[in-house]
Amino acid sequence: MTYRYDFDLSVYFIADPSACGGRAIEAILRAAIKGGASMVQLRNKSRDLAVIESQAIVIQEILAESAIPFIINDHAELAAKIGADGVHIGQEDMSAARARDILGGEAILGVTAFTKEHFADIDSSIVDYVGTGPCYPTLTKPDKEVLGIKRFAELAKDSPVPVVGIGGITPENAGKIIKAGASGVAMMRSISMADDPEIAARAFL
Ligand code: TZP
Ligand code: MG
Repeated sequence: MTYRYDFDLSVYFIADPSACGGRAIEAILRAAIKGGASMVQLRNKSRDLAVIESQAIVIQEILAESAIPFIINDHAELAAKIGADGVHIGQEDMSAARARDILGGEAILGVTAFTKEHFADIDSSIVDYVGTGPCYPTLTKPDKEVLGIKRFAELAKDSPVPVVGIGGITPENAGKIIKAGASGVAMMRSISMADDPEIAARAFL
């Protein structure tokens, strides 16, 4: 299935095995899907590519039962190898053009951008969405400058592609990000560390 022109950023769950409170990522993921996650990303910063690949395959199998796109963070070659639906790359990763070459024309390609210059670099013929943040303080990137709503809105305003807000997103603050111009919100811990990840995902809807 190709999602490139038909994906839903509204509740973009980022599954990172290091932020699941010691629980199995599969169980968290199944709960997030039941709760209404519209996109799923595997984010695993380990250097062990074999482990990342086996996790990716498990997640891909779970998502195959749904119509939810599966995005892999950083690893374009792995995404191409296993036929994931897309890749998300940051400013320190390979260029968007290189990722698009690796992935081919059908896959979803997301990039991270958090300055005006980053946004000016986005080529909407190559890139499908942009993740922008941290909107609020986050344990994932504690040293990174928090954008806040005003700056987020300024950046989102002129984006050539749909924007998803990320960083410290909760069901309570998500609506503000949408009003500030986002097409959706991306979150890790609000779902993955919740007592009940299904209820947490549903709260975003
Ligand atoms: N990039 C900016 S914030 C973030 C990433 C990957 C992680 C967000 O994690 P959380 O737990 O939703 O704040
Ligand atoms: Mg990256």
